Amino acid sequence: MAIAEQNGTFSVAGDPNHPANQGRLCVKGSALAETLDLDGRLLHPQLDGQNVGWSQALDAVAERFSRIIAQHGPQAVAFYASGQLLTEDYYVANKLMKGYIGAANIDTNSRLCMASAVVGYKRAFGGDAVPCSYQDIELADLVILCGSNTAWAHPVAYQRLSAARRRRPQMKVVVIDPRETATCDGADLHLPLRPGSDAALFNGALHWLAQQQRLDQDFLQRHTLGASATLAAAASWTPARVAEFCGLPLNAVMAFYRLLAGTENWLTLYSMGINQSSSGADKCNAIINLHLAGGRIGKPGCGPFSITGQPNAMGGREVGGLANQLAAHMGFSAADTDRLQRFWRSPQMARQPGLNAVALFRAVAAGQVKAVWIMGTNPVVSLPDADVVRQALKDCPLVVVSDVMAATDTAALAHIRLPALAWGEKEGSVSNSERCISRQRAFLPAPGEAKADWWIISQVAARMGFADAFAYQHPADIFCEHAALSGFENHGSRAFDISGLAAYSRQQWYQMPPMQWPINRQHPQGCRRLFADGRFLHADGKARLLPITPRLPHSAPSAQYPLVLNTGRIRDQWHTMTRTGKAARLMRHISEPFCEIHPQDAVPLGIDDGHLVRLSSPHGWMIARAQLSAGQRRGSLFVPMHWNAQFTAQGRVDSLIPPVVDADSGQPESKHAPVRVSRWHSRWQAEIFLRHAAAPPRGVYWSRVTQQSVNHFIMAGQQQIDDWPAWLQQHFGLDGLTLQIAELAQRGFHAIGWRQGEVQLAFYSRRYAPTLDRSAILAAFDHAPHTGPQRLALLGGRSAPGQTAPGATVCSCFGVGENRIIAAIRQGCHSAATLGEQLQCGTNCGSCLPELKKLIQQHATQRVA
Ligand SMILES: Nc1nc2c(c(=O)[nH]1)N[C@H]1C(S)=C(S)[C@@H](COP(=O)(O)OP(=O)(O)OC[C@H]3O[C@@H](n4cnc5c(=O)[nH]c(N)nc54)[C@H](O)[C@@H]3O)O[C@H]1N2
Ligand SMILES: Nc1nc2c(c(=O)[nH]1)N[C@H]1C(S)=C(S)[C@@H](COP(=O)(O)OP(=O)(O)OC[C@H]3O[C@@H](n4cnc5c(=O)[nH]c(N)nc54)[C@H](O)[C@@H]3O)O[C@H]1N2
Ligand SMILES: [Mo]
Repeated sequence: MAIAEQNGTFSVAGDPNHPANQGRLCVKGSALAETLDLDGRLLHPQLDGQNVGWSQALDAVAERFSRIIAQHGPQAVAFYASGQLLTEDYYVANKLMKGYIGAANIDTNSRLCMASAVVGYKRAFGGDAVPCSYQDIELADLVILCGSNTAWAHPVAYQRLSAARRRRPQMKVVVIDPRETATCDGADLHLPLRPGSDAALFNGALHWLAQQQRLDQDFLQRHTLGASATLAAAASWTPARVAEFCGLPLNAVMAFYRLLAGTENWLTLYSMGINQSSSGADKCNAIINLHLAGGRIGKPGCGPFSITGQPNAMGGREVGGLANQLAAHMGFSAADTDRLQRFWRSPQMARQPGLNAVALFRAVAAGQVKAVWIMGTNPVVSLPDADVVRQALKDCPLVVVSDVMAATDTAALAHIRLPALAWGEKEGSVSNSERCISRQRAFLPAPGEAKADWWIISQVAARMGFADAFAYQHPADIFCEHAALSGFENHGSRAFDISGLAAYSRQQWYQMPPMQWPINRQHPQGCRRLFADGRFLHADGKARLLPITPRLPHSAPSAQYPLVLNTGRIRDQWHTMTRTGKAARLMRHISEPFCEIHPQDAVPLGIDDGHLVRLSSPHGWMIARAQLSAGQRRGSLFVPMHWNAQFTAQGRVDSLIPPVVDADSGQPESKHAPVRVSRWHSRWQAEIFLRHAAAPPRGVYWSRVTQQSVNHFIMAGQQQIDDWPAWLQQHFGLDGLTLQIAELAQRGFHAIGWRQGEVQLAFYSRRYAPTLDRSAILAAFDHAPHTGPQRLALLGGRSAPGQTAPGATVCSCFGVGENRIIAAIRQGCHSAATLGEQLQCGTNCGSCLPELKKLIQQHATQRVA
């Protein structure tokens, strides 16, 4: 929730009464207030590069779409939407495409996120229904975190887990992830398995527990089908074979299996390490099989719990936000399409599934799809084979983008840009991983001419001739229609039923408290846990176990591409950085794209910590800075997914990822791409800080580090520069500046540009990456140094004599730097709690706690009595 400050700004705090987060926020949430300014926002509709009024822009979208449909049919157009839209926005987009344009070509970025989880649930339960609640984290005896870096990606849930373990120390935590992550900190067991081999581990567990007679035969018999075939398929997965296949020590595998046998309530939280795989759906079912066979489902503290990432990925599932499903958990059966057509009074109903995300952009590339409207997602950065996606959009006759930001890698290619309202400015609802529907409330005025996504879509629909069906005046009108549809001819056959909310007045909608669906006559206040009675959603009420044959990732490493590229998130950035990239304090944790590599893989390649490296696959290449880490699995690399072309020269990792998808779910294998890595040899490396805006030079490596009021770039070049002042003048402009220069050994060059006693520019170049005290340099832009020694220190890139630099930020919530933390540890703070008392670090979102503990381990010296 937002709190208005006296000076007209806002701060952001958690809502202590919300059941999901109980008042806690992650660091990105706490820093939201810093991203709310209008810097970089798209504030006006733009048509072919010109600002225009709304009616002209909306007419253009409607006319151009209608023309292409008239000429080439409805299959020639597509929408690509987002789990970051609100449910009301999402519902309208789906209705327009599937019910009125009459094609199902609307897919979303959630395809890259939880499509495999949806298939897993549907196959097992007969419906896309997450059985669990966040509360189960507190009630479990064994929590299995599988393919999830919970500490960084779901810090609020992780804090609930940590707090629960403090209360119940007997609780066990197992982390299954090829690399050692912050989530492994404090876990009882970490299984660094071979990438993609999870299904074997779970098959093996099933088989071993069966042999130990630890399965719930009664539950299997009464509530499931498929157990014998599934157990037969698992029977060859002896612990020894699992250990070999997964690349794990046998005793580690056995330790996991014994924990399963010895604990009552198991909860498996799984995320992108499971879903983003060419066998993602099968991996989900391997997990669900184990929970069904163990009878660990529908009970407190139990269940296979897929945790979604996007604010409204679940809402998207509810409104049918995937090309292969219809609204309110309906599919493409004749009965479902007919029912939806009657409810919507639709003139032309889509009868076949449409193109999923990867196929959709392939179809754009092939010229089959000639118009695409992209809403709330940045596919030029986030889709696999991203260079092909970029080219496809360049060649596409009509690209419309609705976004909150003006300059995203995708918006740059749009013919028509539509300014959307952002978080804090718009009203609507979202659903989270535990089926909990929450209201999002506006507390800021609409900036410029920005409008709600639902309004934009409805206006286009009206101009395409569908005014009656899209005559919504308010998001609550849409919500009630959505709620009514969920109950329409449902009779318990579809899990998603919020018919209890269909008659809400606007006032009731405004005040809607968080509630978990189903919300209907049977569960008027919602429902915490599904399947408690053992009844599932298949027509016969029984769940299905599915025989699973473990498969390794689609493309194996080869002599040419010997390493496996794994990708994912870092603690302080959100996706393609369009908003979190604006917050200086979030950039201080990690400020450049990096490539984690095991030291033993790095040495033979001549790569050392801090070197720039070039990664390449058959699809593309990128540059990042090497980070040697023994926690990385041998043969694997890890690169963050976040960096885009606004923040670095060549760092979109998805340009390397092959467009390989799971055949059942269509979800891309974003976690596994065979690549090659080598040193990117530079002649020089540099950092520049500027008071004025500047574009980075072409032909060099660069990364933009967001700072509050200074432009800051890290750079490196392969061409030798002989005349640095001339180079600086050419690329950054030195007019009117007095230069203070230092020439160093090995062609090092430092310069401070002064004007009227103020620092305007600071530049440091060396043969290798210069070691600088960035905070001292930044401070000099606010308070120019006066004395000779101070100015000399600035020219050297150091803090003035007698001052210590704070070092890299560890706690972003309170801006606490590494050096201050180390100093406090040396003075006797030997626990995260005492550090928190002294410096506040780690006391808000807690996602830096693993790093704090590591620093304590490194720097706490035994005090001599
Ligand atoms: N800070 C931050 N938090 C976020 C987001 C963000 O952008 N930034 N995004 C949100 C979104 S949309 C999502 S979907 C979630 C994602 O949340 P997570 O899924 O937790 O995040 P990732 O880092 O993508 O991947 C998780 C882990 O999967 C591991 N992995 C890779 N291959 C395998 C494998 O074969 N088997 C197993 N078992 N593990 C494997 C990776 O090493 C990685 O540590 O995060 C959400 N939260
Ligand atoms: N290699 C690799 N690739 C991945 C992943 C991975 O782990 N590895 N993860 C995948 C996953 S799980 C996900 S979820 C995707 C995320 O990938 P994207 O969806 O592409 O990432 P975002 O940066 O969240 O893009 C959201 C866009 O919507 C804009 N926006 C924000 N709010 C609004 C709004 O209210 N309305 C509108 N119209 N626009 C808005 C933002 O400015 C931004 O441009 O990336 C996927 N890609
Ligand atoms: Mo996601």
